[in-house]
Amino acid sequence: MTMPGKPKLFVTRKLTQDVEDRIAAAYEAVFNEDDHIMSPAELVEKAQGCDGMLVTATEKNDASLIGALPGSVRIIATFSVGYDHIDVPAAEARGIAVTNTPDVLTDATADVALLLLLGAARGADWGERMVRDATWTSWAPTYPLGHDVTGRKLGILGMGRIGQAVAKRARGFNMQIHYHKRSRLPAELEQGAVFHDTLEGMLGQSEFLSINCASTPETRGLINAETIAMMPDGAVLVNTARGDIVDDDALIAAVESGKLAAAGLDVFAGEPAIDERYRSLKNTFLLPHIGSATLGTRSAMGMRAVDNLDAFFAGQTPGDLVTAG
Ligand code: 8YV
Repeated sequence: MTMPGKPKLFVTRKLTQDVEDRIAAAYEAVFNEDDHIMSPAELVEKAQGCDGMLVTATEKNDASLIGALPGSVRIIATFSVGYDHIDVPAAEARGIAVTNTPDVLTDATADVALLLLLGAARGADWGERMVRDATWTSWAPTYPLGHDVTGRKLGILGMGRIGQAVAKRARGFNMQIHYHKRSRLPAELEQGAVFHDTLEGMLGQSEFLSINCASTPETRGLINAETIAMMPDGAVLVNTARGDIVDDDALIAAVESGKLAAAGLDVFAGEPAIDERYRSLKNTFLLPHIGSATLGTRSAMGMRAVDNLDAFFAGQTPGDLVTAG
């Protein structure tokens, strides 16, 4: 597509300075100076006359919002690998391209999965509280005790890029990797991990479970009372994917009963307005969705989103085009 002058781009959240500088040089940009989260009405208003939007997971691009966008908008580039906040079929129906930012956040997110795994298993949360609250009054051989990580079995739900990066790190702890996926990975990607063609088969082995799959209609609520019951008693669950893959009632009940020894969560359904019961739940290590939150990674995500926009406005197919199929 050839356009007179610079394309007009609406950037819904504040991005790192290097990314905003690049956008300012190449686009007629509408930035969000104070980084507030915009209502659907404000998003539609600011999108008027824009050729594209650079959005994040804080903007719910559902069918109603997409339907209300001006006809000038031809592309929605999301600053995230996940695109469950975008109704891709609705965008396609309006001829709007959608792109995401895979690869560049794989390592940072896998690092946080390991942080959660270790933090939950070894009681980093209660340990830190003891130090800060001055309730650490003496050392004892039998209190407080966490759970061994080294040599244990780790089930990975969603053995894609991030799941494989989690497996690579966990091998450093001599963990035995198990995974469930629709189709088995080739041996060079499997790296000795045990493939399970059923979720039940993998969960039965999962002394630790790392959730790394996308949130889709098939995976929403997949970890629930029934599937948690398939896990060994005293297992540890960590989630760096999306909160809605886990049923909160079931997870909280399992941690309270000891069915799960601990849980480490970086993502929550409805975040940041999380289920209030998590705030006082023991044996949990909780983080505020920081999987990709390093300066280097957030910069790379922004650059990747702009690469996609540049390609689109140069009339090429963006490298990270997302399709409904
Ligand atoms: C982002 C993420 O921080 O990329 C994703 O899917 O979950 C996070 O890394 C967030 O979604 C920002 O849009």
